[in-house]
Amino acid sequence: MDNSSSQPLKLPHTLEEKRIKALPPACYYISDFITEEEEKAILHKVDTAPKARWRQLTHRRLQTWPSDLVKNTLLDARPLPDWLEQPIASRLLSISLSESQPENIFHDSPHQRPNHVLINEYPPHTGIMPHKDGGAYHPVVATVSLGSTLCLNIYKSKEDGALDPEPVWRILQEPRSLLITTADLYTEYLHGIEPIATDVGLSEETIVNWDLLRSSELYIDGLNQRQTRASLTYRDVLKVSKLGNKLGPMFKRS
Ligand SMILES: O=C(O)CCC(=O)C(=O)O
Repeated sequence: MDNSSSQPLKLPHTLEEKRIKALPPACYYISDFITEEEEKAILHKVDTAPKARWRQLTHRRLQTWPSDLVKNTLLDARPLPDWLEQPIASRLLSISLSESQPENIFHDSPHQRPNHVLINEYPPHTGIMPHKDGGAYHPVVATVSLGSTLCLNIYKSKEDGALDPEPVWRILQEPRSLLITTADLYTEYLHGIEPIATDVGLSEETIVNWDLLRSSELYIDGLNQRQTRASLTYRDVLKVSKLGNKLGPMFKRS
């Protein structure tokens, strides 16, 4: 539970105001990126999507919009559905990088906007193994969290290539927040979520975005009891097949 109210959103004028200063440039965290009503409406769309939209993995299920990638290529070049465009994508594209850079975060991506969204669902005790997102995407990931807070861990490989199991940084993601990771954090580091029910050891010293949280007082005992969280990750897939939409219904999902 958090203590947010239905106050109108106060979005920052620039991402720079919400830069996570302890991380390599540049990562941003906006605690109130969507309203509670918007969160509810999007969760409703996620929950009522046709069954065929869900892919069940061993511990987690996910949806891909507009479709899965085949050999790192987006075959279905249809635009994102309206409920993934409004309000999230349009709001994301409306915020400037800084006072001196009026461009948005996707200005130098091939399609100058996200064309792909992954929706991951994490009931308590569910996580995602440390990984890199790989070469299919432009190195900008915009993640909106719904339903619950949890901790995203950032890892580095050791000199011998093995993963150092101790995270280098920990980022707390509150419901309705936006986290943007770019550049080195995307290409040099791995990210993962521990499969636990309670995030522990949360404090100003251990959480890099503590000063940007909406409600850090909720975690003053160092604990976060997870509820089910859904995340929407917006990315620009580099390769989009021109053939895709001519291949017919075989590749289409409602
Ligand atoms: O749910 C998240 O915040 C992370 C998702 C993720 O790691 C991914 O989609 O590659």
